Amino acid sequence: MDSKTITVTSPLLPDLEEFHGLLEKIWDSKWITNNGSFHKKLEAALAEYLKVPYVSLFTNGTLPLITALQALHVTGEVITTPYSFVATTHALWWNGIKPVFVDIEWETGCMDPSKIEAAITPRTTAIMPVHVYGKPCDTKAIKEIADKYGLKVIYDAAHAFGVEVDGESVLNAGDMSTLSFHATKVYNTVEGGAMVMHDEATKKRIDYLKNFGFAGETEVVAPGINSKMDEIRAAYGLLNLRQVDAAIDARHKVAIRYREALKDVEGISFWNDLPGVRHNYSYFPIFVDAARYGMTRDELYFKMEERGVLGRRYFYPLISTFSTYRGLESATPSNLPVATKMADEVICLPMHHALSEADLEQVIDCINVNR
Ligand code: T4K
Repeated sequence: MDSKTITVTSPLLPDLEEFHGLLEKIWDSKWITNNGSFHKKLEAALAEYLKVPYVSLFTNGTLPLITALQALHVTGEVITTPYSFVATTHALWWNGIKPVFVDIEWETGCMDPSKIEAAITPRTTAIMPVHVYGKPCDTKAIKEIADKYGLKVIYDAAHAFGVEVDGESVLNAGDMSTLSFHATKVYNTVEGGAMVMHDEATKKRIDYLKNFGFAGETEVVAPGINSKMDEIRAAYGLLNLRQVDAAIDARHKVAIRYREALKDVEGISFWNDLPGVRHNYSYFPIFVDAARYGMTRDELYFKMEERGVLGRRYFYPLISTFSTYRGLESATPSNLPVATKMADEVICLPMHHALSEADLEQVIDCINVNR
């Protein structure tokens, strides 16, 4: 079989002719950013698709995290997870907030609620969990703790586009949730992101904050930033929204194929779907138990690479090991045994809407030693 290079993901692209048609409209209107008509349309369409009350669009998935912390006046210490992309913790750092890492659950990769209370101090003001790989956190347990201690909750939902639990969007949990629409995500606007909030007053406040704090031509109500999505990306996003369900269905089929092919491979484990959850199949992590598989995670990773299969070790190394954070008391591996093990064993397999049967065979062939 001829092999080709298979990347961990590939962007969902709108039909070029249709996009061109929308570009012509933008050109004609000469309105290219600052809350234009495509921006307004995409906010409304996303709120409906995601089953959430309010959406505010952003230029990426990092700025809504930074802005949420500003809007909620979060200070002091925030409890978070080391098992994420660096943007999660960097958003705290950019606000002068000290991250306090707690461990994760092996069953989901998400923050372990049973570890939160012990990490709370008089300086704790919020919890920032991550629905990692789109797996929903235990939002009920986290809410109980937050309510008990009077803490805010901001979910980094960068991976959780369209994820629902018992028919309700996970984005409705917490005070605010943030999304990334980066090219590598299930739903993309090239670069882009959003914040989800519960009420109109908060939406208004966020819209001020992402536009320098302007509340009118001459009034500035807060020290805002510039993180507005432009009309070109909003138009692209409207087209991609039409095909995202089909893309999620295609990803689901990939997950089914991987699970079937890898279920009897000694030393390789992965997650199955959770009951009552609408998953988005944004990533397909497998975990390599070196003693049972007969090869370490890195040996398998580089063997795959040699054979043209470019998985990724998301999220290795743990954020808590980077130079900015490793001096924190909560960053020690002994405080984070599950996250440390997961980071050492994970490989995210290629997962996207356009993988062919031959691509999947090539990936499975690298891993399935029984074949
Ligand atoms: N919170 C969480 C939990 C996040 O995961 C992220 C971002 C954020 C917050 C922040 O959101 P943003 O500010 O980024 O919107 C990627 C993404 O850059 C990043 O958005 C994402 N998480 C992170 C998990 O992954 P890299 O360094 O792995 O991307 P890169 O360029 O190596 O691309 C991976 C593969 O995707 C390539 O091998 C091929 C394919 N690809 C990529 C691009 C950019 C394409 O086929 N076409 C493309 O245009 O970070």
